[in-house]
Amino acid sequence: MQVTTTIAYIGLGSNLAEPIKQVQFAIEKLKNIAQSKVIKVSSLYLSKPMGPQDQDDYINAVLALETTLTPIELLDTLQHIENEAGRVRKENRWGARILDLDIILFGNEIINTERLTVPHYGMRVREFVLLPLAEIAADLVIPAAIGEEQQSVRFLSQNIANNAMVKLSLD
Ligand code: A4P
Ligand code: MG
Repeated sequence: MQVTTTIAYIGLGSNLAEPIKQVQFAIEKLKNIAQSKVIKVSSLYLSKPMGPQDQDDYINAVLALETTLTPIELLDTLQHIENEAGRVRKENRWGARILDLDIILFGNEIINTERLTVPHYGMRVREFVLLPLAEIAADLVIPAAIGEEQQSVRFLSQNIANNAMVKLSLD
């Protein structure tokens, strides 16, 4: 059987229960998942909440993962890590969460299934995805459906509205 290696980009977010620690926990977990290797990790960023404003600021980051997992296997793995962090899924959209791990990109694949939308539906308009992604992969061109405009991460990150995001230096 042929094994395909893909570079996937994972978005990490947390605004509960010591968010810096949650994101660092997730990065460590991702370094140890099967059939995969973390190849790049962005800085951590402090961002204002998108959605309801009566919640704490978020910590966000993006990492690049070289993997031979399928997209669904990767999603299952990410959800397992979210559950390990103690995430409880709630009905309120865009509400506070201990840990959110999203597949931002999976190679050049365009996926539209019940469980997966890739590229992630919000990635082109979210500063907290684009800035960390630009830090590790500015030259990437986001796969687009036929007839859709092809855009680079650099272009989108330079044109996104500024919401006073802060890049943390943790040493
Ligand atoms: N799903 C579909 N596509 C994907 C994908 N590409 N990656 C499905 C991961 N999951 C994907 O996810 C719900 C379902 O989406 C999954 O079961 C999977 O099959 P979830 O993690 O349970 O729900 P969610 O993350 O709460 O979804 P929602 O409402 O789409 O949240 P968003 O859009 O991710 O936004 N503000 C700041 N500053 N920083 C943040 O990180 N995050 C959110 C959440 C709100 N405000 C924020 C931030
Ligand atoms: Mg999610």
